[in-house]
Amino acid sequence: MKKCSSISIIGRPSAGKSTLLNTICRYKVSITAPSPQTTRNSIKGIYTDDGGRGQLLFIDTPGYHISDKSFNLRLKDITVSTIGEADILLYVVDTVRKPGEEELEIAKLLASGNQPVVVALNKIDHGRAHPGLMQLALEKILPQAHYVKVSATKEKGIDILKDTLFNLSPEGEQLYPDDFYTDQPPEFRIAEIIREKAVNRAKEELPHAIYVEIADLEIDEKKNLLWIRAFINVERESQKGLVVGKAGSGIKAIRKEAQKEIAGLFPYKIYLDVRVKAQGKWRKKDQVLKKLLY
Ligand SMILES: Nc1nc2c(ncn2[C@@H]2O[C@H](COP(=O)(O)OP(=O)(O)OP(=O)(O)O)[C@@H](O)[C@H]2O)c(=O)[nH]1
Ligand SMILES: [Mg+2]
Repeated sequence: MKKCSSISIIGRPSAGKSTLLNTICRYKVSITAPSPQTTRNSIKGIYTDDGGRGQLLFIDTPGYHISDKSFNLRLKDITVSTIGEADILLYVVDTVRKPGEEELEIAKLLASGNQPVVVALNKIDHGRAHPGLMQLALEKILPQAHYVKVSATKEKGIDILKDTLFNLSPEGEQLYPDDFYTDQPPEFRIAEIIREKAVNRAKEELPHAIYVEIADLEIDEKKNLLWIRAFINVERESQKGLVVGKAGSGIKAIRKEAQKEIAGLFPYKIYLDVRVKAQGKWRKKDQVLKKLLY
């Protein structure tokens, strides 16, 4: 009998949750960046085993962060609500950090659920990683958890992690065809790719101020062309220049990189038109937040 399970990926901002998901799924399902709070929705990534063991359905979540800001509280809500739906909880920990309050708070949250917990001790490729120290601290709260040392970027420990997850998975039929690796709608994927390029070029507070809106999508069948018009929204007029760059160099680079990556997703030539717009304090606007997060 095949196995199939849903797995919630939880962890602090920048622990490497999305990177790990992409490495496991072998496709870029979820965007990544060095700045924290890159993932803002729950994102499904699907891994179908080559060896016929079955399917693992992962839900990537926004980084769990202790804060009272409304934006953070919403991200936290999304994370917490995925926990109840999962068969297995996958806790991704950045072992370059010292075990702190946040790591332990998340461990307590996971210990309160009745699902099996797998802890991925990530970033072991890093010179200052100390997975043993992290494991000792977490074992006090999660003594029953399965601990696996991994590097999401250098692809270390990934097979052991998959074995561990399949061992814990319930029996069940595959829910998606073999070649599916995500269920995200095209418009969302396009917006996320553009956001990734913008966020990775941005500095300091700016990544949090960015969100991308797809204003128009058209297909010209004759020319086999998908035409996309998108806006990169920032909060203040003064931030527009930071995205646009000197003589438009920033926005040109974003457009070029995003266009290339989007072209890999669809059987069309892509024409991408991206503009930058200041639209006020979007993080406080409930409507925008809803559109963005749910
Ligand atoms: N050295 C090293 N860096 C890693 C590893 N995994 C992830 N990173 C880096 O850590 C940073 C954050 O990675 P993400 O995958 O975006 O982290 P995340 O947990 O999804 O973050 P949020 O979505 O913001 O909560 C990026 O710069 C990654 O390249 C790893 O195994 N080793
Ligand atoms: Mg992420």
